[in-house]
Amino acid sequence: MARRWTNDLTHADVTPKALWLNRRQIMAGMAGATALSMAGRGAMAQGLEPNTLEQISSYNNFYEFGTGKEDPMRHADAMQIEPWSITVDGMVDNPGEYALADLLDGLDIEERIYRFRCVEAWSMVVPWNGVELADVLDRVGVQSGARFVAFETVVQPDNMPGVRRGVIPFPYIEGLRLDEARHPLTLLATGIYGEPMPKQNGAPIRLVVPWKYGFKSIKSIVRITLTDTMPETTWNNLNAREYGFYSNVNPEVDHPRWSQATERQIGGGLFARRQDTLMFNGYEDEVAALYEGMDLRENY
Ligand SMILES: Nc1nc2c(c(=O)[nH]1)N[C@H]1C(S)=C(S)[C@@H](COP(=O)(O)O)O[C@H]1N2
Ligand SMILES: [Mo]
Repeated sequence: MARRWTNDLTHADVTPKALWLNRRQIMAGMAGATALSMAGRGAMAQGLEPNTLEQISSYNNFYEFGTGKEDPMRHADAMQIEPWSITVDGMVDNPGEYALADLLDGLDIEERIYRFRCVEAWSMVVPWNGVELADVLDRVGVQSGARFVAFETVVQPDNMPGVRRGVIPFPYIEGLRLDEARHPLTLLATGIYGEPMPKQNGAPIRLVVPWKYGFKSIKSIVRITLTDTMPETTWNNLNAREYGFYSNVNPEVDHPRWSQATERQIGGGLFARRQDTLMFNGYEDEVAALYEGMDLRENY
């Protein structure tokens, strides 16, 4: 099936798990076509430093385990992820509580190397493994009146110090418009670097929406609800002026307390120059049509 998007990042944009390859080696090892596509918007063409698995799994936001970037790495091991089921409800033909394996049965786990941009103005390049959310939605049968998808994260107070302390209200909840949810870039990710998702990154399954700020990419999902009304979301509930429902990456719309024009790539080093943030995080060609005619300042 022809895809409506191009994956412009390759393995050359991330660091192989065990090995640090320098740029010369990476460029020498690349196929010509790949090298060409990199010349435009590829991460290396922007001078990004690639990310290691260690960077991706040791600098996290997962408030269920605390608000510090290293809290998830320290505490997430206690989260119980087996067995795991996801309740699918609302406007679907086949509602129910699905064992994770049943929900994914027969679907291709693909690798997608995406830019990941947190609203706090840091970013990484991450090689996800996952399925298109659209394929899972097809499986459960979305009814014609549905317009939004809502998601909910597991709550395990005994295993989650941030939940016990109530650092923010839980469960963490998020949502997408149905056309955003169905976009081929939108993933349900089950792994990184070909390995099962580290718990601190949202095991066993989390959302990845690469053109939106990271907080939309909700972790450790236990409920998916199809609805005809715009769902509440955690950060919008906490501070509606600072965090909108859409939260598309946009260098021209600043956060009320800081600029969104540039970002710091994790692993870039202490003296690395901040890099320019790209419209829709570099996925403008793929997703701009979703927002045609919308005022992106009003719909932040
Ligand atoms: N359940 C849950 N999901 C969450 C968060 C969270 O605190 N709880 N943090 C979000 C934020 S702010 C970001 S930037 C990303 C971080 O994902 P990563 O830790 O895999 O980089 O997860 C998002 N998903
Ligand atoms: Mo974030």
